[in-house]
Amino acid sequence: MAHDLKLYHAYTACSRVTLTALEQVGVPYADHLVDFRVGEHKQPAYLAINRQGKVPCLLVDGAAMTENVAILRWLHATYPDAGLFPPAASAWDDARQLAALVWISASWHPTVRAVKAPFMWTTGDVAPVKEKGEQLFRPLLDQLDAELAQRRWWFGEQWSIVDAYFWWAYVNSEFGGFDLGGWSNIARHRADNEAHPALQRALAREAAAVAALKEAK
Ligand SMILES: N[C@@H](CCC(=O)N[C@@H](CS)C(=O)NCC(=O)O)C(=O)O
Repeated sequence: MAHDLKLYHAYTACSRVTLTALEQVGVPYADHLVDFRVGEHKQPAYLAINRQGKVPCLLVDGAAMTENVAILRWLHATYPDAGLFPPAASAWDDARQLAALVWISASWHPTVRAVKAPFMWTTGDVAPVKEKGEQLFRPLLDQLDAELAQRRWWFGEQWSIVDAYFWWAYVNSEFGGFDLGGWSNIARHRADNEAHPALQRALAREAAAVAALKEAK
């Protein structure tokens, strides 16, 4: 059954991962760039769509699905041949895929926020929040860099949407001024991701939405 899909996303936000997943799936979808700069995500019109006031939000036949993890698993269940995840031979493999997503979403994303947008974690001085975020970040990158010395992608030889999620996390830390220079396997993983067609199409789609928004203003 074909679904009517519309993604609400924002510039550089974690909705890039969902955008990449939709591009990998390859079905038609509409999109709306939520303008964070003017606080559109906290205005009544958007809150009526997603009361959490966050992106991503995917409308599926008019019903809203939020949370990257849920959206990505729904897309995978609905389009199993799209290659969003490697085939899971057992319930164990399936749970491991979920664990990777949940770890990035629940554990790593808040750390990215401390590095990139520390003002969201404090009403006071942002410097200690950023410093703590960077302290938490370094050992994570050490560990992931060592793992990427053993395998090309998160799950082995096959790209998955977890790689795009992981890419989003470290690239966003760089937007926050974090220097990614010391991790050569992460640099290689980054270059491989940035050459991946679905990620390239997602970034082009996001850039087109940004250009259209500027044009409209
Ligand atoms: N756990 C959520 C996190 C969503 C989230 O925090 N999105 C950010 C952009 S990366 C957002 O909308 N921030 C706006 C805000 O929190 O006000 C998910 O993975 O979908």
